[in-house]
Amino acid sequence: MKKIVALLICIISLCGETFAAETYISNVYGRQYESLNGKWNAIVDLYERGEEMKLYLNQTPQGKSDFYEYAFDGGLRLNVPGDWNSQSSELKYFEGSVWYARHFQLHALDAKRRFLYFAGVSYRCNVYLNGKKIGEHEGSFTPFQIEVTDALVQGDNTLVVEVNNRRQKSAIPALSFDWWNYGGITRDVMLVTLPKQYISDYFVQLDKHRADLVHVKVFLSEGVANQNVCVEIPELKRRLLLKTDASGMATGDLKISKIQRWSPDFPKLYQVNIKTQCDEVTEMIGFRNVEVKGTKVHLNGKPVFLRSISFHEEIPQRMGRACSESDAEMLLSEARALGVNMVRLAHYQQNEYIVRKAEKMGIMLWQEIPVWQAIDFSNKETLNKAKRMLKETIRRDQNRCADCFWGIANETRPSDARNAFLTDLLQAGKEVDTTRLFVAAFDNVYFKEKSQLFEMEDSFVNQLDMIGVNKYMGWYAPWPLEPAKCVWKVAVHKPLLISEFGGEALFGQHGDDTTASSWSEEYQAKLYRDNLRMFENIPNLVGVSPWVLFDFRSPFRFHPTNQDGWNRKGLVSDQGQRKKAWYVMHDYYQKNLKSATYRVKWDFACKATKFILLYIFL
Ligand code: GCB
Repeated sequence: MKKIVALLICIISLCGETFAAETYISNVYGRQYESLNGKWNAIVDLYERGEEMKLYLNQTPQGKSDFYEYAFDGGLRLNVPGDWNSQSSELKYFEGSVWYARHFQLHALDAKRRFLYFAGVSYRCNVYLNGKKIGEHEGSFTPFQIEVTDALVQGDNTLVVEVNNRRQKSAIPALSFDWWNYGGITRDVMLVTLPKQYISDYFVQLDKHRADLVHVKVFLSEGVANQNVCVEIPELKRRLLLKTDASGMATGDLKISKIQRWSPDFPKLYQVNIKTQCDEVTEMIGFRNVEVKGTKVHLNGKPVFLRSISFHEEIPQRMGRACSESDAEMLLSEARALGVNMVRLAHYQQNEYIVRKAEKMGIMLWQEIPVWQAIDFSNKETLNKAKRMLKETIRRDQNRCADCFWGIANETRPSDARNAFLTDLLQAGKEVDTTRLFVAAFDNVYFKEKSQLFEMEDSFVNQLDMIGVNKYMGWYAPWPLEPAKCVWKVAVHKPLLISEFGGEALFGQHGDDTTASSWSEEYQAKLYRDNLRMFENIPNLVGVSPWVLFDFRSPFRFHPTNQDGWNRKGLVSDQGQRKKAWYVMHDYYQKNLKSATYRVKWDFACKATKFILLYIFL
């Protein structure tokens, strides 16, 4: 019996190995690569017969009696990167399989290693190269790579990807979520060329609490000991020489006294070069400390108020996924115009263009994985997916100092299964990153008649560094008291961010500011003023993040004239017009900014006075 179990374990682990070989490429955009973006041929496979019909072989008839009941040439063409829903009206609501195919040329086979890199495919996919399955991936929003060194041929290579976005109970997100279920190869695809032994991963970040200590970890693709690794920051004239251990990892610390730390006011990045005997990679990296002290969040040793906003990875005017650098520019510049120092990237890991651009602009980020409301908490497989997604997120962005908060869940309700799931997930996150704050957003804060206070009962929150609360007073919940009299007693020993609040309004629609069903800009603006008043009564408040910057597409917003398939909680309409509530929020952030500036000047004046007095009296 024991032998059979052992054999089974062996077989299972071997099967798992087939496609899950642990290859990783950190900072892929800083490597030598060929873009495989562009027009791909596509076949819509409504009944999911493609595998049985061997579409992955992408064959054309050879002999006289030969024929195939499919052809990629001469049919649908889809842009990669891009969702299919916005590229054809027939695909607007499509959920199922689409097969993508393209050719690419490899001029010469050489001693280099090659990898196919997919920055994001929504939701699951099977990848075939030259007729053979080479990999698969599940999860729309994290990258994956497949080594193809031995599968490539000189000359023409055929790449076929089956993409499926059918919603499933065990998936993350699961069956229902408040955004469009965009399907497709929605992010960049590239063929990356690397040396035989390459730098696969590295972590170069400031210690969580110290301003003068940079922790360095470098991983090679091979487990070889005694390899020289050099990490240098030329502008700071610092260099660290390391040797790998038997696993191919090198670790060390750089003590630097003069680092200018990254912040929204001064988004300083340094060039960091990492070299080995065989490989070299360069990246711009920033350094900052983010930590919790009591009920405050400190950035670089000082309390910071989080002036945040959320947006989906969607360009409303185009009704499609954001996928390029210029899309990132559009989303983030509108966020910046509101006066933010932070963006909550809702509700999933958004593309690297957005993250890197935010970092350059000095915008802190809350990034989260799509554990949204009711997923299958009692399913082990779902838990493993969530853990993998969190690890893939952290791995992609671990050197982005803009990333200050890892969000592990949104609006989950307490139960034994949910508590166990989130506890495990949090643990998995902390195993890979100890330098950021782990957070989650909750919607279970209620007004209690007995105490006349807003309270929350959820023991899981004690495990987090900071909590987010989504509360829709004046929209989903009526006001129990005047806003000025609403007082909160929620997670009192922790920093609390209002991670969502708001209500819907159709741009250009005017009406009574006391009637929700007017869907008017006036109602929305008043709701904002009322909520901002209430927030003054949250003693542990460290910031606010309205829901949401832009109107966004949602399949369950059924009102035909006011919504028509759009969630209208945007401060900005789908056509880019600012609603009245935008100005309320903008003023609020301006005032906060001014008082923060006065506080800095006041602190400086106090310090200077102390210094002068000491000088006079000593
Ligand atoms: C929420 C969710 C968000 C929704 C929003 C709404 O609480 O976190 O994803 O879009 O409410 O508009 O209902």
